[in-house]
Amino acid sequence: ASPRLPDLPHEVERFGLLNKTKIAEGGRKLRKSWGVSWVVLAGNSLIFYKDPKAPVPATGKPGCSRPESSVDLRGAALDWARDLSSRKNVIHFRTVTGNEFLLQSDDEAEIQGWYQGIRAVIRRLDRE
Ligand code: I3S
Repeated sequence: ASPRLPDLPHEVERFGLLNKTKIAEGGRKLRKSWGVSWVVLAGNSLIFYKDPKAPVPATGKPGCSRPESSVDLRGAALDWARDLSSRKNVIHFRTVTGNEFLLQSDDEAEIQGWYQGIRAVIRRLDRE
């Protein structure tokens, strides 16, 4: 069973290190700036932490910091970022508020897992 964290309101479904860049804010295009984030998929949200020095994989909770940001997946659109990056294994999603992100891993199985996991959450929210 997935762990429950005291400071996260929902069950953690997935967590790990991913390359991340925000490419739009409120529908306005941003300059790409790739960085490494510790990403947690929990409840209706993706939660981003700065790349922690000592992540605690058993719980999904990073060793130190508070979340850097989080994203509400309700109504979000998800696809593969075929034309948005020269990198391989890139997920693209857009929130209802017009924020767009790319998530990338060199590990194809890893990014497939994230794609399926995020898609499942979006579909569950669509049915609610
Ligand atoms: O979509 P773009 O503009 O080709 O994305 C690349 C640029 O953002 C580049 O930054 P500068 O234009 O500031 O040098 C990044 O370094 C690249 O990583 C971006 O492309 P990829 O294909 O890695 O997403």
